[in-house]
Amino acid sequence: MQTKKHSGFIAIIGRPNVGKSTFLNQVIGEKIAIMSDKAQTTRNKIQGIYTTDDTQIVFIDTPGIHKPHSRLGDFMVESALSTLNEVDAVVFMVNATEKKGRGDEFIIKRLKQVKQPIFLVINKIDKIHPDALLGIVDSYRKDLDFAEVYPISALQGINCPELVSAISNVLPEGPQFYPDDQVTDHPERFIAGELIREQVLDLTHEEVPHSVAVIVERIRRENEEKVLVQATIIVERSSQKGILIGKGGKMLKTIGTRARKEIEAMLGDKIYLELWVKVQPNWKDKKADLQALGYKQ
Ligand code: GDP
Ligand code: K
Ligand code: MG
Repeated sequence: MQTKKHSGFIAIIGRPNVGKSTFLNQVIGEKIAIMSDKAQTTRNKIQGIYTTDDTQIVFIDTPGIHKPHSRLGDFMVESALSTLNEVDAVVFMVNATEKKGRGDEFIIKRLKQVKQPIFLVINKIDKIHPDALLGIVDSYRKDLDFAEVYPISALQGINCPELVSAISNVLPEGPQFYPDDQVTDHPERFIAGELIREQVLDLTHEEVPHSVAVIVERIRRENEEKVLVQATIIVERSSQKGILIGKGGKMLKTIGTRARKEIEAMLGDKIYLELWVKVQPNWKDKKADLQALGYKQ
């Protein structure tokens, strides 16, 4: 994975049926459709990953923010709010064909506590007369300051590339978080990554700081008995890489053996673990974001 120009996390929020999944399908492609309606958990969920040569946008959902009747309570709302203040920007999607409703008010109330830039996206403009647009925009603007306002049709793709490019422009320069071909989140990848990271920290003590990250590039069944797991440990300096590899590769081998046992226990399968170590200097800045997003278990 090479370093990308702009990368970051975008929370996409809006009441049910405003067109969030349709939008992600439009910008990311068909593959995403299979996971769009999974049950919500308390964990922030990756809805889709948009990757080009110079951009990676990770769209996430924050369950607590748009559930007025949720019985999960304050914890959900609190964790959603803290996430919204960690992402690079928030996309608030509304429906051009419906009046602002209770669900929207619920979200707006919470967005008032958010400091990150908020994009107001008015979807389904293919179904309204252009003259109606200004009134809709005003009805939201009177409650909240928006960084930008985009009328779109997620279904027809109208103004979607423009919105994606505006989003890219607010993203900081940073590393690519996920492989090019990954469009969704597989929780076992992150858990496998954490199990490897745990061994790294255990075995190196203070020599390798906590800024170490692990990206699991692939979990794939090779045959009936074995699953292949390929992962990269990312450090900030080449001295740290040296420590992790160790004399004659001894340290990396120990990390691998221990992590393999942990991952086997998690997956209930024999695995073949391939580990690499890579230096990526600007990783640390982004690590806080990942933790905020719930990837540190
Ligand atoms: P979500 O619940 O926010 O993910 O909404 P969906 O993406 O599932 O969309 C809900 C419904 O609205 C579906 O029937 C979509 O086809 C429809 N829809 C989404 N975007 C548009 C749009 O831009 N124009 C029109 N006419 N319909 C749309
Ligand atoms: K839906
Ligand atoms: Mg959806």
